[in-house]
Amino acid sequence: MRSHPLGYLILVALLAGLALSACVAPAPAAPQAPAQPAEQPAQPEVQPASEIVFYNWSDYIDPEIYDLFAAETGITVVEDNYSSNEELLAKLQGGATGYALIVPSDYTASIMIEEGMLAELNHDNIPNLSNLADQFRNLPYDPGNKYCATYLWGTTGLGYNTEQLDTPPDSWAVFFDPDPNAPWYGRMTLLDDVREVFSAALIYLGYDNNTKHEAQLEEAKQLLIKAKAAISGFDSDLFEELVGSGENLIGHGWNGDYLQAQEEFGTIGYVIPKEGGTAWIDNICIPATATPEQKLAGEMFINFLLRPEIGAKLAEYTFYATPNQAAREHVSEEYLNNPIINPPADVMERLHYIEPLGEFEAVYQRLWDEVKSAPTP
Ligand code: N2P
Repeated sequence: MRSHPLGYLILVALLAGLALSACVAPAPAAPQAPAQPAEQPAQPEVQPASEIVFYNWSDYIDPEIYDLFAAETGITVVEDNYSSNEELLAKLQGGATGYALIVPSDYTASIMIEEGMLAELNHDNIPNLSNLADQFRNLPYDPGNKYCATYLWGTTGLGYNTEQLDTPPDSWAVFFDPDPNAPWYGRMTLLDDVREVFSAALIYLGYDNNTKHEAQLEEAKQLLIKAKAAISGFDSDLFEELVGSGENLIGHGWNGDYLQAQEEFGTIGYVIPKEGGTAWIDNICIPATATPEQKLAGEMFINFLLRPEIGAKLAEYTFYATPNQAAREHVSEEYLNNPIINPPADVMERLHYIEPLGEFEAVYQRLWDEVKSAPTP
């Protein structure tokens, strides 16, 4: 994995902190509170909500975990799903409330933290945070896990049908330099995900997948419009099943979802194209709109997920890589040695993160709208 170039954010935050403490006068000492406020009733303690809603990607948890959690705590977790970070962000920005837990990817967690959309976690309720591997505890977008616990991480590449294709597709050219005579022409999907599709096109072109050069983005847009003729659609929900069933031959998608479908169909391979792909780290966080009761129940659930055996269950069911060091002792050898889940160094070198782009995010969105509304060539 390339080092995350957001490291400078920590420096900026540290400097800002120093500057603040330098110009703020020391506060006068607070009046001493009486040791025993005999007259005042004790503050009622917050009780966890008896039911919480977990807004998550689909197929991204073992549902049995909900039963185990309910059996132990009496708290019911209800799940609602989204298909992209942008959908999650738009939903919360649109004022949706009632969610106790969400799972944004790295760049979206960063946006949400910056916009004050996440609640600060009470670490006293999540002692199992210490089970996370060190490199997942101090991510540049959330140093010290102030707002989120790392959930799972994975890659985005190409899934293909192994019964119908003898050799794996090794290049994004299947989409961006499409051959109308190829057996997969018209039998492929691209993710319905602005940053993922632009990353694929930009990486194919040899550009930075987080570029702010409009000319490069225009080139990527043209490739995406051209690709519309070669795909059956943009899809982030069924791509793996379409490939597994043989209806499609190739799909742009997430490694763990393809491995889940491989369990079901036995006909799926997955590769990171020679030009490279993306890697992402997903995080479980609590929206700032959660009530104290929902927040407490959410923290209890995060702590439960971070247990070694539960973390192992989450990882093995979803086929995504776990950031939980303690869980790694409870997963099978097969899981640990699966190169699609835990890619070897030469593949890691070809993976790029998607980064938050601030205001410039809107330019990607506009170009994506143009791709979607352009007539298929
Ligand atoms: C789970 C998909 C995962 C995540 N189906 C993409 N960040």
